Amino acid sequence: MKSGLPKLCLLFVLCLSLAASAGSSTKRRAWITIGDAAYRQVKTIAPDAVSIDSRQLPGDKVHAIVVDEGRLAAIAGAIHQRLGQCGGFMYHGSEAEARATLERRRGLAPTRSYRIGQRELVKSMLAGMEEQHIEATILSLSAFTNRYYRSQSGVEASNWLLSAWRELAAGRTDISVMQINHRGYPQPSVSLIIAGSDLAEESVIVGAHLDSIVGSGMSETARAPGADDDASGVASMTEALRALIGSGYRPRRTIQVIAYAAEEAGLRGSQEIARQFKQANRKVAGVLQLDMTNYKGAANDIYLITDYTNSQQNAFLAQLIATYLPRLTVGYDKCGYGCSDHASWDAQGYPASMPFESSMARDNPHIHTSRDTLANSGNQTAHALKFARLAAAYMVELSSQ
Ligand code: IPO
Ligand code: ZN
Repeated sequence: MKSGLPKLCLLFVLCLSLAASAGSSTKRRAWITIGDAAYRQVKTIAPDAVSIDSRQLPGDKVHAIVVDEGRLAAIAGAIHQRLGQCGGFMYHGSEAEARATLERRRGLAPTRSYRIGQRELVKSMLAGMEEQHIEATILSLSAFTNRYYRSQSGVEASNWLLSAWRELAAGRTDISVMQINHRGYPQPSVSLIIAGSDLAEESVIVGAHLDSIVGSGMSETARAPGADDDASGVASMTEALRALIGSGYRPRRTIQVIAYAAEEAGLRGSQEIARQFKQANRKVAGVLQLDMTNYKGAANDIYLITDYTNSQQNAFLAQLIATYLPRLTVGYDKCGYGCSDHASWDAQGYPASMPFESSMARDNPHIHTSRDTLANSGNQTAHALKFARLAAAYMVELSSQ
């Protein structure tokens, strides 16, 4: 245990949690699933938190715990501040949901090949992709006061992205762009679907999260630019889309690109969506998550996260990089439980991957603060372009054979 700063943080978080519990007279319960280290942090600020079940999973022990809903903000703050970015948690609206997540039931992945067979098309698409489009998207998204899942500007950011994607899809009757509304908060996710041809009932999913947060406490006016976390992921994904649509490519499998609401609040948008896929027995060939793509903190270009992801699909990503981005180097790292929306799909048994901007030890120190700006990502978008190209190659290759 370190001294000094962590003690200050603890004091601060204690104040937050006291304020939160004083404000809510009716105590509603909430369930979260959380890794072992994070669980120990939660116990220090919310001693009444009770573990209702736990499982030893590969990589970590995971607990399902029940807490007073008024304490969630303080718990999120404590985990982000004291464990760094790797300590996420997953929110669940009921005990059954929390227990089901621990079970990690296997889901529906169709038989697909990880062969690479569209070299000419992919190479020409990647050649046409540009940093300036990524920069424009990051600047537009980070100009909203915040993109908090409960705030008005969080809704406006969703509306802005909806129009931007509609413009990209203009004139294509095989592409639909819509918002996905969620229970319990106003921010909608945004979705763009390119209908597949002969394998249309199988989907290839690429996602990033739309919302932003600051650990020091949220309000309508709190500044949370989230330029790296995760305007960069949305911008990389949007540039991949622009290239894909511009090429006139028609996929055999359905491609769905999603900007999720409420990732910072416990993966809430993506969990609702992934659960709906599972409930409807829908087939998913693969899921790619882009959360933080523009801050180059470590030696390698792209780090593949190895926990709560699918190792075969991760190997496929490494192959795509070797084929289409041969000058880039690949590293591997672990994230911890539930660090981004790929965990929501993984929990439903779908093959998910998360290529990341940095090693965990050297990742962006400005995220979840008002200083998460493009300037503090080195005022460049060359790093995010690598992830945009990887996403474009992934979408074409996985949707075509
Ligand atoms: C995050 C993801 C992976 C790693 I390694 C480090 C950090 C970011 C994630 N925790 C987050 O805050 N997403 O919004
Ligand atoms: Zn974050």
